Amino acid sequence: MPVAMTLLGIGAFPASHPLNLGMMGMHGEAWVNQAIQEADLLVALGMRFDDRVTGDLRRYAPRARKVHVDIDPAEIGKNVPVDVGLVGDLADVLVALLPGVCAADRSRWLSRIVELKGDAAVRDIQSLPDDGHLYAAHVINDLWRATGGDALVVTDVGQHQMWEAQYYRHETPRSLITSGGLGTMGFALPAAIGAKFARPDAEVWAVVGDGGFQMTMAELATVVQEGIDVKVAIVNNGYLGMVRQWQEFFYGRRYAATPLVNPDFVRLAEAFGIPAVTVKTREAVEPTVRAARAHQGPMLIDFCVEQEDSVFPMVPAGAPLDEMIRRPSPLVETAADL
Ligand SMILES: Cc1ncc(C[n+]2csc(CCOP(=O)(O)OP(=O)(O)O)c2C)c(N)n1
Repeated sequence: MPVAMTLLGIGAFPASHPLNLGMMGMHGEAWVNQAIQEADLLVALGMRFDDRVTGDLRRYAPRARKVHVDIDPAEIGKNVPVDVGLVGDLADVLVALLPGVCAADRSRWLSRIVELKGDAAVRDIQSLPDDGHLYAAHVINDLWRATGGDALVVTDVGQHQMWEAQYYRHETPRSLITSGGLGTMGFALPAAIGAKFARPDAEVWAVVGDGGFQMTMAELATVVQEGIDVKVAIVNNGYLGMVRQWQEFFYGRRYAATPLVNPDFVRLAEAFGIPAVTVKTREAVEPTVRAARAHQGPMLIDFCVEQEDSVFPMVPAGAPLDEMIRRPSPLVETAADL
């Protein structure tokens, strides 16, 4: 059976597995959402049918019988009526279910999904104009490449969080730590500090927006004081980007209160005694990430990216999953080119 991931599920199933379709929902891959809409059976493991993954509930997966497994009985039937609800720890439930599962030929369904992917040959999230500008997706993709996909990434909340989920391919559980339903801006830096304490062996990167970083950047003092080796990547677009995107799409580009007057993040980090560097071109991304990795101790990189870029595709709030806004410009890059 093909597997689709929620944001918080990323890493639970390897990104490179042929049955891993990718992320579902508001900023998920178009074919994942389409597959959910066409599926005749959904087995929901520990997800909670959050509005960011279902879109319009009345038009969500209309053909599918639904099996929902969750540890919390209050979740069963809360948002989506289900045909079968099972309450328990997934580790036990999956083991108990396995003997009842028999291998079946799903080649028709799998080729239908390949067909859906093909339709998206213009792949929304992998399509970036090659115009010499630095896009956030470039930054995340090159961070993934330079870290060999092995970093423990902690994100903040906003566009950069969605780009991370789209472009960093996570192979192992809990290699992405991110603030889910509560969407807590300011989460990344303190959570990265916690992650490094918990996993001193891991290479920990905080990926933050310029807005969210300002909410808890004083924790740089903790980083220095406790000698914590976390790397900070600011995806600096000069805006509260996710809100700017909604203003652009749904509020006639009225950018009220979203442009940011940022401090000089490099000088700020240096004031704490943390080496820091600004990156403005695609060519500089990988070498700078490699330099940060080689440096023993914390380092901050201020990636100055395209200011008015948006996260695509997007299911507008309340729309059904198969009504997605695609990137308007023609695609010139494929996943391989990235
Ligand atoms: C504490 C808090 N305030 C407000 C919000 C609403 N909100 C969600 S994303 C976002 C913009 C984030 O901007 P930035 O940190 O610059 O990241 P970007 O979206 O540009 O990547 C805001 C204001 C929130 N999630 N948390």
